[in-house]
Amino acid sequence: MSKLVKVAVTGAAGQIGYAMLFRLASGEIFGHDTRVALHLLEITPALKSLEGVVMELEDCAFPLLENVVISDNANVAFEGINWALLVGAKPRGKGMERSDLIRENGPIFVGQGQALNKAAKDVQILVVGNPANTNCLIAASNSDVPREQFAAMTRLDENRAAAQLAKKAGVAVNQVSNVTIWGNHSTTQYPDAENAKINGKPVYEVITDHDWLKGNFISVVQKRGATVIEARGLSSAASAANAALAHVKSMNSKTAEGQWFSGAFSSDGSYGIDHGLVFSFPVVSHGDGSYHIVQDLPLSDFAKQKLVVTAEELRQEKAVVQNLLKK
Ligand code: NAX
Repeated sequence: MSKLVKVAVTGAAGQIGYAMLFRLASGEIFGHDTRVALHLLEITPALKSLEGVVMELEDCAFPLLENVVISDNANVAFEGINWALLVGAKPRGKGMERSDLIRENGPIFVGQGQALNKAAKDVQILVVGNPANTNCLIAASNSDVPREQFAAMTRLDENRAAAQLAKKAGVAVNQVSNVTIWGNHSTTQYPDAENAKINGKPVYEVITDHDWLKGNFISVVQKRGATVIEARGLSSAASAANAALAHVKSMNSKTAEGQWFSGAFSSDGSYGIDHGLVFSFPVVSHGDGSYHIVQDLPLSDFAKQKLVVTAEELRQEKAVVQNLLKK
C-alpha cells in the first residue's frame, strides 16, 4: 500500500463538501490500494464547522485516510496536491444577476489559480463552484499549471440527461451512453440526444417522440438545478458531489472504446469554438490525466444553433471578467 494521493477540496464545510469527503476518504474513488490525504480549504468563519467535519472523518476510522490538513490559506491547502476540487464559492443571492455572481466569485479563482502553482506537477483541477466554466477560465489564466489540466464540471448535467433519457425509454440508466453536454454549465447548455445511444442504438431510433427530445428533454436538463432548489430548498449537493467524483474516476481511467463523457475543458478550436473558452465537450480520457476531445460528431442545424447560443453566453461571461484574466 504505497500510493498516496493528495486531494484538495475547497468549500469543504459546505453541502457538496460534506457529500464528497467521506467518499474520497473511503477509498472508493482512488482505489483500495491508495492512501488519501485531504487538504481542506475554507474561509475563516467556516473553519470551526470544518473542524466538526474533520472529527467525523476521524470517527469513521477510514484505513486509507492518511491525514487531513485544514486551512483558510490556499497556499497551504494546495501544497503538493495531485487533485484540486474547487467547490467553494458564494451562492447566488436573492435578486442577483448571473453577471453579479461572476463578479463576486471571480476573484476567488484568481487567488486559487495562483496558489495552484504550489501543487504537484501532475495536478488535475475540477471547478464546481459557479459559474463553473468561467471560474475555471479565471483559475487557469492565473496559474502556471497547463490549461489542459483544468476542467469545469458538466458531469452532473450529463447524468441528469442520461437519467431523463432512461426514464423516457423505460430502460436502466446504464443502458444509456454517449450523452454529451455542450457548452456552459447554465441554462444555455445543450444536452445532445442526437449522438447519444441506448443499448448501442441511436436514441432517436429508440425514443420516437422527437418533439420531446428537441423540447422538454432539453429544458428539463437545463433547468434541473433550479427545479431541485424549488423542491428541496437547497441546491443539488449529493448528486453534484457524485458527479464530481465520477469526473475524477473518469480522468483516472481509460474511457472504454467507443464511449465518452462530458467535461468543460479549454477549447482547442474543436467544433469551431473559440480557442481558450472553457466549453463542455465529449471527451475521452487516456487514464493518465490526459484526454482528447471526440472529433467529427455530426451536429444538425438545430444542434449547431444551440452551440452558437451557449458559446455566445461564455464569451459574454469572459468579457465580464476580462480584468481578472492574465493570459
Ligand atoms: P455551500 O454554500 O453549502 O458551500 C460553499 C462553501 O464554500 C461554504 O462552506 C463557504 O464557506 C465556502 N467558500 C466560500 N468562499 C470560499 C473561498 N473563497 N474559499 C474556500 N471556500 C469558500 O454550497 P454548495 O451547495 O456546497 O455549492 C458549492 C458550489 O457548487 C456553488 O457555487 C454552487 O453553485 C456550485 N454547484 C455547481 C454545480 C455544477 O454542476 N457545476 C452543481 C451544484 C452546485 O450548484
